[in-house]
Amino acid sequence: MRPLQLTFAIIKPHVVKQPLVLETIRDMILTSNFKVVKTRRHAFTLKEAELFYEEHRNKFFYNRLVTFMTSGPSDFYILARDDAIKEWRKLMGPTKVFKTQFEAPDSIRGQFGLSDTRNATHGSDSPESVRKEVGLFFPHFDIENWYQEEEPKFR
Ligand code: RTP
Ligand code: MG
Repeated sequence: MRPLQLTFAIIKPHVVKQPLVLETIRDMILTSNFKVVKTRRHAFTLKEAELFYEEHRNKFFYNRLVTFMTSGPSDFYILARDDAIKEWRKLMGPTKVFKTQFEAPDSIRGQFGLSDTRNATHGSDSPESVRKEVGLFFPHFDIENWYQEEEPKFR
């Protein structure tokens, strides 16, 4: 078996408010062979949203995005799988809701995305993003140490 990779995922506020959708996405995570390493529920502070989305600060959707992400609790996950970063983004589907309907209607965003901003989930796009994003929301989690453990712990 190929070694496990970690990724960082968020289930966004509009989903957390809908228990049935939330449960469906949780099932999709587990049936797609992701293991849950850590999870927490937390509402983004303004400061966290600004740091988390700093690369988008000049985009036209930035204010809308920060307002949405601070509007209520999100669920944060550290997930493990082989090729986790790529596989999680594949399970999420494209960013734009319109595109999902042609390219990946069964993906999470295809089924549960409401708009290009309220698109259900987030997934890190590189190992560097995983480090930055885990560092922001799971500051006590030691990524390097996790990779060195012989028997990684799951929830
Ligand atoms: P993410 O970072 O959330 O996993 O999504 P992504 O890589 O597919 O998309 P990215 O370009 O990084 O955008 C980050 C988040 O900004 C919101 N967004 N709104 N046109 C819009 O209104 C728009 N475009 C992007 C989405 O919430 C997206 O996930
Ligand atoms: Mg992104």
